Amino acid sequence: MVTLGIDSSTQGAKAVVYDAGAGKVVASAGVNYGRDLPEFGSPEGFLPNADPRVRRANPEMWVRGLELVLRRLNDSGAPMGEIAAVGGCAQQHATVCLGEGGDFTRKDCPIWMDSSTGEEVASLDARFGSALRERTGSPAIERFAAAQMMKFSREEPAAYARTVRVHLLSSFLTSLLAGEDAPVDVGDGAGMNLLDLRSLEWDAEICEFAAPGLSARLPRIYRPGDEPLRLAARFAEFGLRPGIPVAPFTGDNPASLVGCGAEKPGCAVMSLGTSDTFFAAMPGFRTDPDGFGHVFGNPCGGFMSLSCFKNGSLARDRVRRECGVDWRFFDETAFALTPPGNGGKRAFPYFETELTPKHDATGIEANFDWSAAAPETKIRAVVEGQVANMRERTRWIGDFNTVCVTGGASRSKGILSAVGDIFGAEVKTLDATDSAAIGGARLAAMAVHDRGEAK
Ligand code: XUL
Repeated sequence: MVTLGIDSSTQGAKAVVYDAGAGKVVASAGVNYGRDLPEFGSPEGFLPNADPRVRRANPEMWVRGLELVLRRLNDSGAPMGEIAAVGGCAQQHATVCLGEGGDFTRKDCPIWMDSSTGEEVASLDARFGSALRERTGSPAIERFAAAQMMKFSREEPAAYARTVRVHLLSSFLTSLLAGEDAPVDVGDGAGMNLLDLRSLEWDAEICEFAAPGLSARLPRIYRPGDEPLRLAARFAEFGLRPGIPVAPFTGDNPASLVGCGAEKPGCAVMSLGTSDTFFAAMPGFRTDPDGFGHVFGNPCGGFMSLSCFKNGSLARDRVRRECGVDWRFFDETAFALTPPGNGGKRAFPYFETELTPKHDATGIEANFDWSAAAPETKIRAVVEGQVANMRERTRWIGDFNTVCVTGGASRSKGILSAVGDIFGAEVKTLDATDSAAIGGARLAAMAVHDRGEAK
């Protein structure tokens, strides 16, 4: 059986046809918004704005991106007629506001990179304090829907009044595929500051405070095991069979959890990129007592954590350049020349303001004389410093038997050994390219399997 997984991400859309039995992608296609849809003037997936806090995109671009990626997949000769179900995901937190006739009442939608809602976050904080985190899994966050809808309803009251439905991008895309108003998946819905994560219902009090009448404008909630939707007839145009199950789209991070095969607790995923991300499934609802980590829903049931460390590969690269060594030295030689633990020497680079833990100053913190140290000592100190910070900041989630390391830096033997030593877990490397789209395809396969519809 093959299923289709679609990932509508910040810079483009990707579609994979996945054979869940064989665990492999049999066909794929991609669209880049900047290159393929230049008429939307969004080379990086959002509209340029003089204020760096404002990050918005025209929702029409996402609709066109979805259609184009399906057309390309069909044109590439992918076995569209054999696809048994559709699933997918989208960048998290983007909200899409619709009027009575399905028109966009907010022309440009804020995306996850938007941080223009500082005032709204302050009012949510003042009203709910730590209760917001205890109820919704995250403290008030700029990019989340509560702050974004508060801003919209205050700044454009007439447009908000005309809005009958507030979707996340994930539920909006599911609605297009199903040709009907789709529910918000619990995984992505948890990233709104609006969902009570204990009852899995919208929190009426927070919704009303964020924007008057918001609860009535939110879709219903889709929980693991609920009945999937069905593909609308118009998608026959792309060679797909109308009526096949559509598993509601989730957020890209929950989808990646599933795409990496880490949907069961005990296995964590560490994605080492420009910034480093750490996520893991959690059996029950739990929040970070320090308030840095987020809790999203796990589309396979239960919850997942997500922590973002802004100083990732760029910081490692800067230290490497400062040491005047190549990647081979950074990834291997430095670790052959120094002992695990580095004789207690640790360093932490904050070249960008850091989120976990919150750190507004920039520079490097070291518990030894940084300028006089040998390159190998500095390198181990930084790598072990970063990994130890990740361990400390994710302790609230629990223990892990396995840590799957993905992303460019997973090639580094030194980093992998530091992860094994510090987490006391088995370390595996994983190719996570397309993990979000594959997660969508796996969720589609599970929806078919759960209903005994597999051929
Ligand atoms: C998570 C977040 C990003 C986006 C990227 O909270 O904002 O990871 O989901 O698409």
